[in-house]
Amino acid sequence: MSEVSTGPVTVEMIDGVARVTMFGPPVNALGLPLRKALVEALDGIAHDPQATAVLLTGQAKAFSAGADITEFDAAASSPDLRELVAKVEDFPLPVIAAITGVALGGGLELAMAANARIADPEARLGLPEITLGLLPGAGGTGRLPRLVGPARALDMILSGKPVSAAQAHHDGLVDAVFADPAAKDGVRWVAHFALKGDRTRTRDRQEKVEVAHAAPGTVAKLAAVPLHKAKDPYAAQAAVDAITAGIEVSFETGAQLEREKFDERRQSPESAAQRYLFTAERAARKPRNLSTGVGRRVARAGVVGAGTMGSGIAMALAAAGIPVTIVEAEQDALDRGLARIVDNLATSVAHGSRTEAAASSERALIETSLNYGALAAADLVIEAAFEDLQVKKDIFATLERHVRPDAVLASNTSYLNIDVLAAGTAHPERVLGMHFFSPANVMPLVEVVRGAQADAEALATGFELVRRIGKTPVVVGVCHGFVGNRMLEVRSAQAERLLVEGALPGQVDRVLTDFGFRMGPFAMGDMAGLDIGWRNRKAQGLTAPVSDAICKSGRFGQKTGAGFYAYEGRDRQDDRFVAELIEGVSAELGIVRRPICDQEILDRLTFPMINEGARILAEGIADRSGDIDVIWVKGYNWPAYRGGPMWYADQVGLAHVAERLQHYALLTGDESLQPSPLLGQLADDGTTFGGDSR
Ligand code: TC6
Repeated sequence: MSEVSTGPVTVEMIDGVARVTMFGPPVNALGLPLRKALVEALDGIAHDPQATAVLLTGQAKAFSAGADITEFDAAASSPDLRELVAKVEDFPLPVIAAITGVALGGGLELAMAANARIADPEARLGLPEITLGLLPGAGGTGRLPRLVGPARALDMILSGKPVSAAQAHHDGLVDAVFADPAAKDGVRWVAHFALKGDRTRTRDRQEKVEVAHAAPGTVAKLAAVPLHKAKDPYAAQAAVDAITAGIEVSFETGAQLEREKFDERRQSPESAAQRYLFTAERAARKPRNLSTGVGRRVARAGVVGAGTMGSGIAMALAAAGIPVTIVEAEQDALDRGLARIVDNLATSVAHGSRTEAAASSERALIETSLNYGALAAADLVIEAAFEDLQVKKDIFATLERHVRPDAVLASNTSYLNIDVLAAGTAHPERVLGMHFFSPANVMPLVEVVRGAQADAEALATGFELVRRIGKTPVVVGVCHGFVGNRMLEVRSAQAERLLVEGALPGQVDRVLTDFGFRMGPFAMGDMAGLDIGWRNRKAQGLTAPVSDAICKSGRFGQKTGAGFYAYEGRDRQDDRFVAELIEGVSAELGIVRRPICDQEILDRLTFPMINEGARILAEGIADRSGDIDVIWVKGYNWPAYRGGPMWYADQVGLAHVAERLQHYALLTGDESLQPSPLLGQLADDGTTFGGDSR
């Protein structure tokens, strides 16, 4: 066996098979140095008379995570990924990609240009470009449908979700799955392929696209549902256009359109926003005031409360293989919680997102009890009880008597003061907040609330647990509502005021859905149930004239068939009754209603949030403006292609945001709209919030 190393690429000759290994830690991103080294290595092999075939692989963690995202601010230098892919596809010898770890984006495009693909059972393959506001750019829109058929290809490209090796094998993306495909068995497989394998280039394979090619319009029909679900409508439409041309006209026509659309999207503000979020999310994993790596591994967890949040949290833990015990005060509540879990697992099996076996092993990890003593072995307990400080204080006091002296205690409170809760315990250094979002088994965000007295180990234990269950942790400080709900309250207050001043729910909601939210605040309130907010307001002595009046009329939202809208099932309609009720509230308050334009609505809903975000930064509640953006995108469905509220503010200009806030403060007499000192200062300085770097 001979070995040649060219920087990040090693070539070994094993029984006539040239094994080419990429080594560009951490994930073999295909930046210029790696591309150059690969081209050089392939040129060398092409001239080596001993070589009969190529086995292309990456070091264990990744085959390749695709193009180097940091290069996207400029056009790629030669050899670009397309040239590399062409070299592989037209190589004089058979090329087989041996995929270990992930093959994503350009990494998978490279593998699809090979003559065949073999993968290890843990490999994951996908085209996640859409999550960066892009479409595949090196032939992926043409090759994937030729390997897996148009429907699967559309699903993978428009969702961006990777598939397992087993799924890829089933779909035809991978030709064989076995342990360690880059080692001996892989080399043997490649040698055999060199003798007997079908070397038709992927671009020339027609079987799977034949039907759609013969019936124009098929791709558009298949695309309708995944297109509607796609998070970035611009990148999604561009991908569908390229896929359609690649199938209905020819591979070359599709590839040409793909190149144009990729370059257009790469330079778009929508892609810039999503690339920024990619780095902001990774920056949030390195919080400034929290040491990672010092947490205790949670072998067993506890949850107090079997309501919607408690059962969702238990499901999220079990899904990551963590045994969890739920404790409740009443058998009925426990039974209802467990029924919710069983239903949820059954639904996911019916939808194909879990196997029967996975669902039953997750169910088996969840125990229930009426006795706090059942939490004696837990390393960490999350309290998810009723949102009432005294209730939670009592639970923490009881918990302390039953858990291990070193167990970490977390509260899932969405508003309450963690420091007050901690102060009532004997070990405040073990207390923190872990604010999950509903439904907790689905939503990807957890605000990890840094209690003033919490020690490094407790915080890291909570933070690392969130990472382990596959969610995004963002560290925040203690204040009413933390980051997300504190900003949401400001938006809700403005939405309510807009109604009183002259807008109607349909207009307000439409402005936000036009902006890219899935739902506006009033449709959302109707879905969640208006009575919850009403009860909370009454408990705090607060009022919201329109929302209170709606509730007083017995309209609690979808569940009562009426709220801000009238409902037939889930179909909502504007309701004359609501318009009259709102007009009545305005009259009672002596406010002369005026027409409010869409731009004012958008500004009044977003700019005060940004202002509050600036206060949050100034108070040190969030470390970076990027953390706030990650919270809003992951927790509140702020459209990712608009980068989050703070990024959005940086794009429209902080001077403009400050000027408009002053204008609306004057117009409405609402002093809370005045720009905060930090926003005012940054606007005067002509700078920005600075995203993930601040
Ligand atoms: C494309 O390919 C288009 C091609 C067409 C061209 C014409 N580039 O996420 P982690 C860094 S578009 C540069 O923490 P994990 C990441 O920033 C691309 N850097 O690890 C982090 O750096 P840090 C399509 C990258 O194990 C470090 O690697 N591909 C890239 O949780 C570790 O990452 C994608 O969208 C990259 N492509 O997850 C895949 N990828 O340590 C994007 C990662 O300085 N990547 N880094 O903070 C991922 O989904 C995940 O990173 C992962 C690993 C699943 C590969």
